Amino acid sequence: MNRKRLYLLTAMMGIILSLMACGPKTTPVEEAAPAAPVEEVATPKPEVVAVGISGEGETEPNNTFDEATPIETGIRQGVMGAGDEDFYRFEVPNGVILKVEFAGLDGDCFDVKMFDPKQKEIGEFGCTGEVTDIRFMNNSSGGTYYLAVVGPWEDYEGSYTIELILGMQDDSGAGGDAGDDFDTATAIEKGKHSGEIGDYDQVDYYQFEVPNSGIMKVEFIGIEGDCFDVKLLDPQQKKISETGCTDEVTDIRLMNNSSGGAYYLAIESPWEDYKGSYTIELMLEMQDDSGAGVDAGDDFDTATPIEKGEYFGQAGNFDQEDLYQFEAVSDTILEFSADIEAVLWFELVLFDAGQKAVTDEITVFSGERDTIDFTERELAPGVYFLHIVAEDEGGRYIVELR
Ligand SMILES: [Ca+2]
Ligand SMILES: [Ca+2]
Ligand SMILES: [Ca+2]
Ligand SMILES: [Ca+2]
Repeated sequence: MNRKRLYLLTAMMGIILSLMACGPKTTPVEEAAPAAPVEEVATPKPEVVAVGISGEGETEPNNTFDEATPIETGIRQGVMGAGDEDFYRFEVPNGVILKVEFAGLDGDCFDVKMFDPKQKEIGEFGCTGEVTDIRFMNNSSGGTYYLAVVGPWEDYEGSYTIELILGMQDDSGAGGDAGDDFDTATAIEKGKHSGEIGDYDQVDYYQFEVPNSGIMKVEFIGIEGDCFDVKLLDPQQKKISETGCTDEVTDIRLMNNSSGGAYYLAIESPWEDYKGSYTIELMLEMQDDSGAGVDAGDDFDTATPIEKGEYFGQAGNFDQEDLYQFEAVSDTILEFSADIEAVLWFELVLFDAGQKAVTDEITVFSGERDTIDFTERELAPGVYFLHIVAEDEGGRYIVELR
């Protein structure tokens, strides 16, 4: 019984379902009559999704940062379809010179935008048919950069090429960018060096060893660009000179017996978005006070011994003091001449063996001379010290003992 009822029920449901399925068939004419005009149904509105048209060098969709077509160096062609936007991304290594050349092929112009790795806009070229964008990278500004091409108005169509060129900086011939701070300063030796700064590369740091008793001479020449800010810094990283906006500077420093060490040169861009190249010539010589091949002593304990004769020496900058020690007799004459190129003056004081001053300060100006006559001053024979103090810039002098 139960089985029969179940069968009946199933059969009835089948009939109902088939009736429902055939339902519409029963009223075909009624449906068609009040329906909207056929044309309206037959013209579906196009989907407002910009799918874009892919050029040889792009992959659609590339309409957002996330979809950006990865590109490498070389030329590629892109196609701008109606409502299309084309994003590209490319890897830029540290220390390079990035060059992007954009050219519109068909049509009037395009809007071209550049973005940094944080997707921050760094350049916008509105309605342009041609763009050349060059950027210097420092040692940390590399990363993924983006380029976006947009039609100047809606439904604009056209095609374009993008050429990506990566050149290396070659600061001081090291094949990259010179350091951007003290820690990454590029070590250089004496000789000529050239470098470039600009854009992300706002500063180039160089470091070089200057020996004790050395004479450091730095010649800076700006080649391209209006001017540079050139700083010289001592081993404690303290600034010893700053030029401000200059295209040429020569800096000479004398070292005493302890002021040698690692010195720094920082070439800075005078303003943002600046580009320029420069050369540095580093010359390192040794002082040769009294022909000893080094700097004359800086205190009584290290005073350089001299005998009768004529001696050349230099003092100034970091070598403020030169001390000589000699044996005098009753008619000894000491003559001191300041070189004509000595910037201002030297000051002399004579001390006896007990390091007690036996003369006042004697100032000898540039190009002049003075003598200390032992007979005239009634100075007793014995050991004496000549203490020479240089005005800051200093220069050359001659000591004659007879
Ligand atoms: Ca550089
Ligand atoms: Ca640099
Ligand atoms: Ca000296
Ligand atoms: Ca000295």
